[in-house]
Amino acid sequence: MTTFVDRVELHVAAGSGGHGCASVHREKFKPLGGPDGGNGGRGGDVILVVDQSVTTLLDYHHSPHRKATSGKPGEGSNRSGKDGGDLVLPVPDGTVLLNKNGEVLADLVGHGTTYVAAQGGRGGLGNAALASARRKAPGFALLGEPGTAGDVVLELKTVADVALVGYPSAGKSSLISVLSAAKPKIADYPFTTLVPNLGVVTAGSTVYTIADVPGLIPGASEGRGLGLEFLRHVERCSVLVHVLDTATLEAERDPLSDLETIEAELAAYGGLEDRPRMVVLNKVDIPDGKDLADIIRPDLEARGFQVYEASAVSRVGLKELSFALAGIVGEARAAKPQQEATRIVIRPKAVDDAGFTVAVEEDGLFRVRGEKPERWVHQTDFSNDEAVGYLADRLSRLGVEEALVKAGARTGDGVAIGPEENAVVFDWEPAMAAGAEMLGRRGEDHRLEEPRPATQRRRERDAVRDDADQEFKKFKPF
Ligand SMILES: Nc1nc2c(ncn2[C@@H]2O[C@H](COP(=O)(O)OP(=O)(O)OP(=O)(O)O)[C@@H](O)[C@H]2O)c(=O)[nH]1
Ligand SMILES: [Mg+2]
Repeated sequence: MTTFVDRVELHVAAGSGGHGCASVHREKFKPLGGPDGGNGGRGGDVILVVDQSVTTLLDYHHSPHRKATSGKPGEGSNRSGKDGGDLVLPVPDGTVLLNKNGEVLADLVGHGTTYVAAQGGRGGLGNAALASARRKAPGFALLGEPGTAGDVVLELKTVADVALVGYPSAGKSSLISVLSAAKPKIADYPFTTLVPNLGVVTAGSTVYTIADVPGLIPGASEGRGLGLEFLRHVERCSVLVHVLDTATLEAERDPLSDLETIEAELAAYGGLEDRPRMVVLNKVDIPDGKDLADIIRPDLEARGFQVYEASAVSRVGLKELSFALAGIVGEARAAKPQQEATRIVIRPKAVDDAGFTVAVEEDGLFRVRGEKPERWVHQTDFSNDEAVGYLADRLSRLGVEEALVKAGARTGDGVAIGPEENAVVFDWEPAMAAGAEMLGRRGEDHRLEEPRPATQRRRERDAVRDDADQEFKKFKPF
């Protein structure tokens, strides 16, 4: 049995960036040929893309954990690691993305609309890319950054031009089956349709989509019957068509009160007031039905409805109905220009120049927050002293050291970089501030070079620039 799933919780994880490689080129008789460690590859993104050939979220219901591949580490001889592959997840047109708190993140409408649900981590720079005039032979490389991960809720709202609404067994599915090539289940018991059916209708030069919704009954908007679950699908349809059963055998029902009941449910659900409406009097192949249709038509027209008579069985009135729908759909489309496919990317906040904050917490811990410092911490291999020193240099150049001094930090105070749940905490060693002074020496290998005059060394040392950040711009920008 196929199930219709219109709400799933999806767990997505992007790939991590590959680590950079620290390697030194070796050749016969030339043991130290310079750094040649390549960069790590970028981690793959998890991308949701609207694909009109996909109609359910069933796949994600069965396997809700999706992960993109990670970048490969860089290698010696300047070989970059391979990028991780993006994981592209097709979703139906009209998929709404929410976070776990129910807040809408994005509304994916239109074939090709794209949403990056998780962003791959950047690859770490290899030691070749980290080398500079000041740091000829870095004995370390940067780690790849973790990709983002999280949970999103996908909710499907059918997107169709026309929605057929009405009591169970009014003949909504039957009408779809004769107006389009769709073959929905039809039967003479109520609630035959458990999930919306979608059909494509061609009338002259107009092509439009038509959806039925499971039968509505009084109280549907409060959850009676199947109504509430599926009224949500009606939200996305631009035209509402009341299918009224002119031949119902239920004593207390008649087409006019049916119409009023359904309108009351739509009003209680809310937000559908602006949809143009039309009435179809169905089952006029039955003589009593035709008689009743003739009697109530003036009343309906007086209420402002366009009224069409039809029979899904004898097929009378279908052509007029399909052209009338084409006309009203055309007007609705003209009033609301077609939405173009859009690419929606939720990026981390743009890097601002100040770049960080320092806060003193109750227990005396100094917490540093900022895109750059947090990223740099992730890139640091803490088992490598040189890498840690490089981090200290970067932090110092960004002004973190200075800000900590201003905030009152003293030797031995705890400093945390990052959010509470994922911070790197260390005892502050103000000597780190001297790291800037030592820049000229860290990473230098005197065997690689002739001694230079002191003035030149000083000039190189004073050239204040963040090599690694510049390298980053050259290397795989997002
Ligand atoms: N005589 C006659 N019977 C019809 C017509 N349209 C539908 N029926 C019958 O009415 C019954 C219900 O039809 P469906 O198309 O399943 O009705 P529905 O509105 O989709 O019902 P739910 O899915 O339960 O909401 C079936 O037995 C159909 O054969 C019609 O124009 N004339
Ligand atoms: Mg049906």
